[in-house]
Amino acid sequence: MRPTRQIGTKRHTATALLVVSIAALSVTACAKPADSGGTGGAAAQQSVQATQGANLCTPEKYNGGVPKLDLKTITVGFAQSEKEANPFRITETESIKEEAAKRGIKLITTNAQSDLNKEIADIQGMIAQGAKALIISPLNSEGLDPALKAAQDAKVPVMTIDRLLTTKKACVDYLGWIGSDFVEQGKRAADALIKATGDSGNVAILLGASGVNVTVDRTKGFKDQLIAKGSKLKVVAEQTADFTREKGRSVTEQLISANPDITAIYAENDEMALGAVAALKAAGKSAGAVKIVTIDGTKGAVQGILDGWVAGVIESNPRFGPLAFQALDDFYSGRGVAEKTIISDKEYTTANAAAELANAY
Ligand code: GZL
Repeated sequence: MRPTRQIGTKRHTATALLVVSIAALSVTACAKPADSGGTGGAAAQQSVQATQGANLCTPEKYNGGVPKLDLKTITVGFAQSEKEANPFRITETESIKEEAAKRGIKLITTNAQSDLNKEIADIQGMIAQGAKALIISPLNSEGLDPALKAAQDAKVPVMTIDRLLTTKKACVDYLGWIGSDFVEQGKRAADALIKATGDSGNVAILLGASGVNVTVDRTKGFKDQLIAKGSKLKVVAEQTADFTREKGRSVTEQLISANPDITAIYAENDEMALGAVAALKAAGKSAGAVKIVTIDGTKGAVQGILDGWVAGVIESNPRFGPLAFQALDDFYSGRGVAEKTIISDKEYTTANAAAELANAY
C-alpha cells in the first residue's frame, strides 16, 4: 500500500501546527512552511512531505507508463464539480487558478454545475482540447468512469482533490488524492456540539449530498463520537439538504415544525447551516436558542459565531492549488505522488472567531 501522508491535528492556529504523521512506512516528516500567497496566506493547506518514496506513483508506474512532461509546456485542465455559489467552490477554483498562474502553467477550467454527466463531458472535452494532465474535484464518489477511461486512453494523468473516488484505484485510475479527514471532522463537530449544548438535547442532522464519501464520513464520525463519549445528545432527525443553502432552509423548516423539541443542529456544511439559520429566524427563534455546529469555515458561518447563531465551525480547507500542482510536479519529476495526502483543518470557536475571521473564506 502506498503511503498516506497525514497530519493528525486536533486544534491548531494558522501559524503553529502539531504534526503527527502515521503511515504504514517509516516516514521522515517535515511540515511545509505555510504558503503566504493568494487565497492561501496563513490559511493555506498544509501537508507532511513524506521522504519515503518506495510506493509513490511515478510516470513509470502509472497506467502502464506515461511520458514525463514539463508542466511549464503543457495545458492542465481543472474540472470543478459544483456550481460556484458556495464559497468552498469559489475558493477552491480560485486557489487552483492562482497556483497555475504563480507557476506559469497554462490552465483550462470547467464547472459541472453539480451535474455528473456534465462533469464527464467537461473532462472528455478538456482532453479533446489538448489538456495533458487533469486535476479533478469529483462531484460524486462514483460514476466518473467514462471520463477516467478517456483520460487513461489518452495517457492523461488525473490528480483528484476534495471528494474521494471510493471504487477506483490510485496509481491506476488516478494518480492520488488530496483532501481532509472527513471522519475526523465529524468527530470534532460532535465534540463541539457536546460542549455547546452541555451534552443534552435533541439533534437534527443536515446531511450532505448522497453518494459522496464526505457525507458518509462526516455522518459516521459524528455518530461514532457521540457513542464514544457516551453523549446524552439524541439524534431525533436526519435529512439531506444536498450541501445547499436553499435546501438547508427548506429542510430545517420541515424538521423544526415536525420536531419542535429540536435544540441542536449538526450541519455537514456551512451553506446548509446558513440556510438553517434563515429558517430559525423565520420561525421567530432567537440567536443561540438552537445550537448549530457546522463544517467548512466560510466567512458567513464564522460571522454566525460572532452573531450568536452558530456555536462552532470545523474547517474544511478548499485551497488545494499549491498541493495539487505540487503533486503534479512531484509526479513528473519522478519523486512520486502518495495515494492519499490528508490536510489539516483548523476550528473556529466563540473564543477565536473574531481573531480568525480573516482566515475564513
Ligand atoms: C468537502 C467538499 C464539500 C464541502 C461543501 O471537501 O466536498 O462539498 O464541505 C461542498 O461545502 O459542497
